[in-house]
Amino acid sequence: MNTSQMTKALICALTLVATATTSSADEPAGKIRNILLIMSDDLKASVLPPYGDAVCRTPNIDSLAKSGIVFERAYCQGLACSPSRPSMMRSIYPKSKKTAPTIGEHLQQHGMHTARVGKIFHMPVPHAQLDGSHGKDVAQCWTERHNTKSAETFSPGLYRLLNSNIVTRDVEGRDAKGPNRMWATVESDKVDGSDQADYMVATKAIELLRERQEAGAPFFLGVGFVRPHFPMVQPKKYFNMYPQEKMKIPPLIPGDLDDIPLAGRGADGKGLNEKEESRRRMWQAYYGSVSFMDEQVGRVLDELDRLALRDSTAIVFTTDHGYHLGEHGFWQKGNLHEEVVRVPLIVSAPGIKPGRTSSLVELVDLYPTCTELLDLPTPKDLHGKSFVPVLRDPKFKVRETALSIHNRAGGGLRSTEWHYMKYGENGEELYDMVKDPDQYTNVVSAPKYAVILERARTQFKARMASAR
Ligand SMILES: [Ca+2]
Repeated sequence: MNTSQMTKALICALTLVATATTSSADEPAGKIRNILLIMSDDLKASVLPPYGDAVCRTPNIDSLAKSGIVFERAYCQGLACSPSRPSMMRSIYPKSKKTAPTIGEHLQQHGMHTARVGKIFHMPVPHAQLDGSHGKDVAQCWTERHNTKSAETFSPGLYRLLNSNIVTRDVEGRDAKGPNRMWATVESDKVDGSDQADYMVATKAIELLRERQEAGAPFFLGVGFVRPHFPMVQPKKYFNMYPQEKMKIPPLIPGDLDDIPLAGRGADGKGLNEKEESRRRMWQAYYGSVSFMDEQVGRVLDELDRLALRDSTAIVFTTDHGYHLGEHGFWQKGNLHEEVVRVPLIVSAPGIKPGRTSSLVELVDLYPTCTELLDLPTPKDLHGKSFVPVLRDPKFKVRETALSIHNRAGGGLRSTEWHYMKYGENGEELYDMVKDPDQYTNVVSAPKYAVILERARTQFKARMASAR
């Protein structure tokens, strides 16, 4: 170290001491002043190692999970980005006639600075990234908001359209916004991924954290990543981590769909189910996308640590809904099955002991949970319930059931032991989640389950009525 380096190091150390002294003089140790909300997009819980996956590599999410509470039974209320995200941000169920101030508006009223970078409310992907636009963001939610602009499907590299046999390095003619856009993957050339939306979002989040630390006032920062939402674009090395020939894909069982009402079925993959190699490549690309997103999560969390903000910040990591990657031959989202409605949720906060919980919670519960953690009032008439008691005691239960609302008609109700779905007049499903966690046998007509079915119907009706 030369003299100038030593001087810089000394100034840096003194600044950190000064900052620590200021905040501890103002607030008791461990007081939560800030919220860092990190959202992924279309992330199925089951691919994360903290949720049992043995293939995917997510060292940063794993370490966040070790420092916080992992919710094994967290459920989304909307089955796609657009209903789920605003529902979470207002703590109001999708399709409800009620409304509420967004969490950002509410926190601003209590003197907090609120900032967003990337996708927190709905943004169509890749459209909004291609033109750097706001999508269906709610401006009033934020003191400041930032979008990124990137080439997405048009990123230089090897493009594959997995439901056709198109493989090319040509950029022109790729399907970014068309009907086959969800089957596009790109092994992008830029080695560090710095040309990709999620990398740019993390870079901006780092900048915002530095500004917030400097400002010294409480903040809510929403960091919205878009991966693993399609198109799955990430540097080639993330594909190489998961050789396609080694990918284990869900079985396609003859007759599996016979007991699922038409209204309850997911998208069939437009030819993908007949292409085994393509299905393995979807898993390869999805895992790669998750690892790339994880790396960006790590960059943001490292900065939070470096700025010594961890002791005053509650970190929430989640997504808008899960995803089908060929289970029952279904792809993507928009249906009520477990793969779609279950979401990863990790909360790491000062004063909260690390652990796991199997208590049922809903994404609408995040808003009142954040206000309680911040020791601020919660607006009246939110649909959500604070799950702070679960953070303090993982065995505590705030809900008996979790509700999800179907985009068209009806909805689903998850309890610890069963999962019930009703599509208006167009059918029902009931699964024994203890014996049949992968939902292969709809027992709605089985006499043995008649009592459970009646109870489920009653509970569902009551919950739907209170979700209006
Ligand atoms: Ca989504």
